[in-house]
Amino acid sequence: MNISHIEHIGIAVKNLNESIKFYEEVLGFKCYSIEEVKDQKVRTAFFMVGQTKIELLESTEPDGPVGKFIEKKGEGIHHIAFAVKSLADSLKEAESNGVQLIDKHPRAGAEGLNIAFLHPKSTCGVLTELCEKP
Ligand code: CMX
Repeated sequence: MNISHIEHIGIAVKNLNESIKFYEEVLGFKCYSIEEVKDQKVRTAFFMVGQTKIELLESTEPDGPVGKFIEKKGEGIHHIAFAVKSLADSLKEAESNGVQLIDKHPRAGAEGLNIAFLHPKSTCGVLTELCEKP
């Protein structure tokens, strides 16, 4: 699949502002961006930790993917995202290896990236996102 690095780790939180406070005031990181992704029904906050990015996700609707996740499992790690060179090729490769695709085609995600999700039932229980810089 030609994965180059972990693009980010997504963490589902109930309250974005409270969680930003913890990440800034207790852990000492700086939130560099807050963005709403309307079609995913989330508000996100980003932090760089060394070379690794953390994305906090607050649901804007109870029936969104993060709202449903929190309802079922509570706050916690929601997904891992890998950077790939060609998202379309990686999706084809994943599908040919029997992986269930949530997104059959790349779509627009936060920070201007093209993204697609693989279903956790076929990725060892971890919701997996692939990201490509356009
Ligand atoms: N990690 C691991 N397993 C997960 C999961 C997650 N994040 N979310 C759901 N599941 C599991 C559930 O526990 C459930 O398992 P069981 O059948 O064993 O109980 C199963 O998947 C189905 O869960 P569900 O609550 O019925 O939810 P849906 O099938 O409606 O949706 C999923 C699950 C993963 C397909 C959906 O959340 C999705 O499409 N996610 C991709 C988009 C997304 O997560 N967007 C938010 C982030 C956007 C961003 O980063 O910008």
